[in-house]
Amino acid sequence: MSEEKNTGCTRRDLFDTSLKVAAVGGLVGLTGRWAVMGGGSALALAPGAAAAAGNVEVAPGQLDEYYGFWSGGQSGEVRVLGLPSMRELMRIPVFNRDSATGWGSTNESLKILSEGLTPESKAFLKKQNRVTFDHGDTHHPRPSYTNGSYDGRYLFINDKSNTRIARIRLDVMKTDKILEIPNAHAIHGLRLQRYPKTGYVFCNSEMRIPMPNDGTILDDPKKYTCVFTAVDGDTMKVAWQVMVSGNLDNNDTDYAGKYVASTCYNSEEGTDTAAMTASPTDHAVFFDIKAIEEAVKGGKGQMIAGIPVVDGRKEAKSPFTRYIPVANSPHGCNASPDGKYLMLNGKLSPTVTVVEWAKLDDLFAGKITERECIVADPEVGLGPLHTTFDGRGNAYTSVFLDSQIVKWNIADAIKQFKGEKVNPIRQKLDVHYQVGHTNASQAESKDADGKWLVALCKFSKDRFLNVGPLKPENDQLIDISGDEMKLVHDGPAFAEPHDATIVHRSKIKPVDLWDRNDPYFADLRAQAKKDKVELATASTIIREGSKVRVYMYSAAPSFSMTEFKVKLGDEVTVIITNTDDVSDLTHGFTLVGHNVCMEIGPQASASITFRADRPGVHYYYCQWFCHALHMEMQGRMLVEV
Ligand code: K7E
Ligand code: CUA
Repeated sequence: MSEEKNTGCTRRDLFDTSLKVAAVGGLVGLTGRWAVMGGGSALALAPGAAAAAGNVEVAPGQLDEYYGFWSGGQSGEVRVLGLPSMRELMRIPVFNRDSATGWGSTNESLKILSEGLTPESKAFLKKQNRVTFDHGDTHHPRPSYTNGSYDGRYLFINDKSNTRIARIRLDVMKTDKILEIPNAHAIHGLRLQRYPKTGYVFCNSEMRIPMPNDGTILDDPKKYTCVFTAVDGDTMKVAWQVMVSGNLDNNDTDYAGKYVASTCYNSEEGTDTAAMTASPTDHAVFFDIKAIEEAVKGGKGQMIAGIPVVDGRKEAKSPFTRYIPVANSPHGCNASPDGKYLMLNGKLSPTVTVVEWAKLDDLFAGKITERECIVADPEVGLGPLHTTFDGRGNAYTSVFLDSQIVKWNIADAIKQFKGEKVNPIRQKLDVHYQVGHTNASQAESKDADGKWLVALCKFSKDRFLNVGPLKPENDQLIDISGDEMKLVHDGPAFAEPHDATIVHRSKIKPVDLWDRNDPYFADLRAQAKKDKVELATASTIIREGSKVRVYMYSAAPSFSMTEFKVKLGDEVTVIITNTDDVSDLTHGFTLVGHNVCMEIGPQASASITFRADRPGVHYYYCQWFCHALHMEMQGRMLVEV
């Protein structure tokens, strides 16, 4: 690679990282790393590598081959990217509020944001003069499955900060259900049933709390419990919960619909860092779905907050769970796409523990021990967090402290575990810096195709122009189609996309226009029927005491009502139907000075309610540039005293 092709930046980073890692490496004997990398492979960075890899650039007008569903981390949203271009295509508001679309302000979104909350949260929020939480912390976006393949129906995601999960409809790319999980505290791990379909959404409560958490038990951590939750993804109702030992971290499911597993830290059940890491081992807990379903069906669950809960804690020695010991504080939990293995990523241990799903029948039957389910334990580097796959028998583990993606061969790791002299490590590639999740194209489904891999780095440090003390993350794109991994792109991202799922575009079929009969507008249709108005043709004001419903429609470039009059103090609901049936012709409704704004997609209806507490003339306008006369798309609300 010529000097010109390597930018100064690339070289500088490389040497920086190498020196740091070399210093640590001396302590822990990372000789394998140097043996594998040799002198040259780590230099295979962009842009030279990009040319070698080919097909990275998606020219203007061309479409990407993959959808990437990105968690928006602390922003509480989901982002849709195209791969390999890494262009951001859409942001889907979920747990956050959104100024562009009015998510969190429209009646439709407020219903979704509030109806699934627990009675305790509703009461709490009422005291705060709120109807919902304004903020979320998303980690794990997962598209729904049928028979182990993505089916394009839904995407589910967790909110750690307010113990919720959400469902996004992939036909319209909008959130349609949000559910708070009772008896839990901070939903972190989230994965979906793969077979026969989704099915269950499995949710990990990360923190241990008293059950019920009503103040009767306080500083008595021995009486705290963690629960593992199965939600029915179709009805978005909790199906059952299992009490477990330790703090649940990440989870994943098999490809047979029989088992689901979760990594746990803090088997010590302490409440501070020292106590949480005192023991050299923690565990992964494995759940027998059938056994739990049968117990719940047979009425053996204890009803807590209206949910059947079974006891799967270690000391209960129940038929529901088994605890496989792993090194202290494991993190990622990743099922291989061949349906055979589950990778438990060591985090504090430099290893990945491999469990074979097929052994679990015998484990639950008491025929073998927990340790006999482990078939490999390769040493990959310092701080293994998550593992992904290429569908060709290789695993790729993100290694946080070493800032590397480590490619290793699963079959060789199993041979090595049996005592054969083989090195499963294929390559170690430097990433920038401190990588968290990694995920490869289609790798969370049985259709893993081994083309692209993203390394979602927590730190970007000097990779981009400085934007102040808060730096973007760095989502790196790596070509894994050949024998060697090649870094081809740096992508800055805001507010921590912990995880992303990469889905082939053939699996997702979004629509261009809304269907007028969509369930999204069911409430509006019902209200319009009561008011005897036709949503798509109405220009009417319905008054019921001090409640006023203003029905209008929009057709570029005008609203069907260019003025309406209300009385000071009225509760006003504006209901607008966008009658344009042209792709991409979105209108908006923004009312100046009233905190009122909403998106109205083509053929959609949307509504927003506010109090007319300001006398005078207030203009409303369309905030989506829809037409040459878009600026003129406006009207006046007259508020009489
Ligand atoms: Cu590793 Cu929340 Cu999936 Cu972040 S978790 S990295
Ligand atoms: Cu309608 Cu701008």
